[in-house]
Amino acid sequence: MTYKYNIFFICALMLSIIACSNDDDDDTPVSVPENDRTEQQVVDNDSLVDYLNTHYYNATEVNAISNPTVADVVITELLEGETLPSGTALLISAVETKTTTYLEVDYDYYILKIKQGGGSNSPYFSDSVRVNYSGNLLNEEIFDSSVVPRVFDLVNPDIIPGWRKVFPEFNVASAFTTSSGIVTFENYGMGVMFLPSGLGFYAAYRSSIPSYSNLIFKFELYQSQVNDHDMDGVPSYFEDIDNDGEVFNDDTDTNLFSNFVDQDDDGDGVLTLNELEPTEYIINTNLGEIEPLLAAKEFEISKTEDSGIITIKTVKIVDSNNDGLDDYLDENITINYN
Ligand SMILES: [Ca+2]
Ligand SMILES: [Ca+2]
Ligand SMILES: [Ca+2]
Ligand SMILES: [Ca+2]
Repeated sequence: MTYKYNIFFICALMLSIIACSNDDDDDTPVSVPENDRTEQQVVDNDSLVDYLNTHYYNATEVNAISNPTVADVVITELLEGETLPSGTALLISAVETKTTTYLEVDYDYYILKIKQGGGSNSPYFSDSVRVNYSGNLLNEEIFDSSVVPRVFDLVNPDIIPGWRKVFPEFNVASAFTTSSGIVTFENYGMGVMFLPSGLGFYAAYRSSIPSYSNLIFKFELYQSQVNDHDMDGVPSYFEDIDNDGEVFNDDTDTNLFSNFVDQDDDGDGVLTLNELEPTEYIINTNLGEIEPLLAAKEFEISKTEDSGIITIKTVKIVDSNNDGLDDYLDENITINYN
C-alpha cells in the first residue's frame, strides 16, 4: 500500500511539472458577460440530446477489448437516411442520463460507461485522479488530450465541475505493473462524458474552446488519492458540510476560508486536528494480526510498515456534548486532544 502511494506521489509531482509547462501556451481564459444559467442549460441540453440522437459508437468492437483506450472509442455521425451500422450503438440509447444541481441550476449530463473499473475504490469528488483523456467539442474538434497519464486535483480551480461529477461514478484500475519504467494499468474505469457548458468552462473563452461550449471527454481512470487539502485530519470530501459535491461553499466560521482549506473550521482557537480524538494501532502481522476496521468518522492520517509491524495513526471526529454538532465545527467546545 505504501509502495503504491509513493509511486503515485512521484508521478504526480513529475506530471504536474509537465502539465504546468503545457499550460503555458496561449490558452488563458478570457471572461465574457455571463448568460443566465438556466436559459443556457436549456440551449445546451438541446444540442447535447441532438448530438446523442445523431451519433453512434463502435460498441461491439470496444466491448471486445479488455482494456479499451480513449483511441479505441470511435464516435461517428449517423447521416440522414442512413441505417445504424451493425455492431454500433446510437449514443442516446447507450448513455446514462444524470442530473445534478450546480450553482442553483439543475443540469443534465450524460455518461457512456464502457468499463466500470475493477479497483475497489472510486474517487471522491475532491480527490486527485490519474487519467488519460481526450476532450473535444460537438463539432469533433479536439481541444486537449493527454499524451501520458496525468494527475489532476479535482478541486483545482482549473478543473471543470463536470469532472467532479463523473469520475466518482467509476472505479479505478484493479492493478498496475511496471516494466522498464512503463506503468501499465489493468481493468480501469473507462468511458465518455457529455457535458453541458455549465459543467464545463461556461462563459470563459479559450483559444480552442469558445464560450458556452458543450464538452465531450473520453477518458481512462487509473488511480485516485484522497485529498486533505488543509491537512487538518478531516479529508476534503468530508468538509463538504452541505453535501452538495462542492467544497468551495462551506465556511463554518465565515472567515472566507472554505472548510477544506481552513485548519480551524469553527474558528474557536483550537485547530481542527486537535479537536479530533487520536488513536494509534500497532498490528503485528508476524502474529497474524490484521488491520482494524475504522469507525464511521475515523480517518487514517499515517501508516508505516517495518518488518511486518504496521503502525496506523487515525483521528476520529467526536461530538462530546452530543448536540449533533461535531466538536471541530462547534465553537463552544474547545477540548484539545493533543
Ligand atoms: Ca458544499
Ligand atoms: Ca472557514
Ligand atoms: Ca478544515
Ligand atoms: Ca470546537
